[in-house]
Amino acid sequence: PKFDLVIVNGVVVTASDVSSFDIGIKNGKIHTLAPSWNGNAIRPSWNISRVFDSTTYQVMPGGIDGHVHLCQDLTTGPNPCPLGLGGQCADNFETGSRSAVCGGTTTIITFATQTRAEEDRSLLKVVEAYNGRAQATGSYIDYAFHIIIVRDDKDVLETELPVLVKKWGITSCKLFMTYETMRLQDYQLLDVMLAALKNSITTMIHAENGDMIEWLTEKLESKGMLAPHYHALSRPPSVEGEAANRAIVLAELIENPLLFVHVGSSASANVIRAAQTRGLPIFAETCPQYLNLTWEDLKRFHSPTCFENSKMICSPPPGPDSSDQDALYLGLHNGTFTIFSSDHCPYKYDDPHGKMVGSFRLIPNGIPGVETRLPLLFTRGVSTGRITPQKFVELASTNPAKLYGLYPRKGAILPGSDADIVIWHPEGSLPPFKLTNRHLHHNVDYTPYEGMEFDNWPRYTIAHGKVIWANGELLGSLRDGKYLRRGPNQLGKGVAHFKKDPRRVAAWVHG
Ligand code: DUC
Ligand code: ZN
Ligand code: ZN
Ligand code: ZN
Repeated sequence: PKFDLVIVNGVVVTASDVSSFDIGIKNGKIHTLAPSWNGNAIRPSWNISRVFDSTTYQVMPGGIDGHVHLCQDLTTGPNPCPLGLGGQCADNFETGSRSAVCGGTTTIITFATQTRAEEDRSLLKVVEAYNGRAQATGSYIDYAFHIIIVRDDKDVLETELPVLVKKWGITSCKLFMTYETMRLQDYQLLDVMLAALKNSITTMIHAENGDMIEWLTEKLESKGMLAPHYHALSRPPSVEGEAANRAIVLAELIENPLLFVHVGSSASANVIRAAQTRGLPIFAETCPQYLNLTWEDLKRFHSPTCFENSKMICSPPPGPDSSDQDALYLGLHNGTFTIFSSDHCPYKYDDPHGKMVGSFRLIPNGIPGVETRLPLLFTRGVSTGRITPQKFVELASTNPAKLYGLYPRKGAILPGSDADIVIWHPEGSLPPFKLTNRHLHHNVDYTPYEGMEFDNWPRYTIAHGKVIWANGELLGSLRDGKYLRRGPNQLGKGVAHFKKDPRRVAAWVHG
């Protein structure tokens, strides 16, 4: 047949346009775009295997979630756990990619994580190990890796980063400014940033001041303030704001592009915005938890015997009330935020390490959300009119593709793009419903969004031209997803480096 699948009469929403056209798919790729059915450009007589009539449905590029933790179990070292924080990463590539599909996401970028253990010195070995974990189950959707770097071995950076880029297509690294087992000092941050820059690898930063957190945590503990919601008091906004500012100053020195992950406060967003205004190539991500949770949720369940509010613990924490949420929505609207990702970091509540054991310090810092990411932003952002449908696509699909070097293969509805598509219910046709964890497909025993009302949900998810989620049914296979090699950041290097300044460090330090 000329086409394997044709989607007709849909309202196609891209990062730039809302318009009606038909999409002809062949061999897993978008082949033809044509005026809608009535325009007769893609005709049934063209021997089409399958027609999908999506009258009044919104048709969008499939979601790209640039921040997902899967299989992040550290199997070595004295504290054998992800992020050195206790708890067992609850999702692998099977359950994590399954959950993604059911929430309209067709690409995930997960983390391959170096540790300080000697056997993890080699970044290449770390990536091979994580890819082995992916291959052990397979994946419903395409996946890629960021590399987390927790040491600055110069020989490794020099010899292995080019191989990571050329062989594996890994073009982003994440660096931590907190967590004793992961953080880099300023000197080391400069080392790794410069090495990343030389290889056109985008630096992702976890910006929290580790010393402030440790000092505040000890103070809280000494006063017996151990309950889960004190986690938020151990991380006031200046913890994030200071670290963001310091990372920007370090990056500016060598003119290295940065992507701030999981920005949770207006303090940090403002610092980032100011740097962007100076023309620096600074990008930022925010996540559903910061738009939908507050400290009230951390306190919500609390009683002396119940620690269910440990379900809400993530780092950085959400803000105290909705004022930070308003600031973050503004940042989505005005371009401070480049991407919107889940930071799906799954731990079971019913895990010996998952509950509060003595102090908030011991609760793993992460919450699940790969499946609820798009529906939450749709319900609370698009349906309310806070952001446009085009902005939604830009933040959740197109910009992640550009930032992480996957565009226009991903994140676009263009001839030649992978036929990765999400189709929503026609507006108003799905009665609003309250979410419960039973609806979800992750391997986590709770959702922080339990009981929240949703007014839409992906009705169909299509990946490589195959319908893999339809009307609440998972139709895909674990063999559908492939490893993705990526190119460099396509969002530009900013304009600040055009400044003529005789003291410009980047002019001499790069050689
Ligand atoms: N950083 C993340 O990216 N995810 C969860 C916890 C953390 O510190
Ligand atoms: Zn982080
Ligand atoms: Zn409680
Ligand atoms: Zn994360």
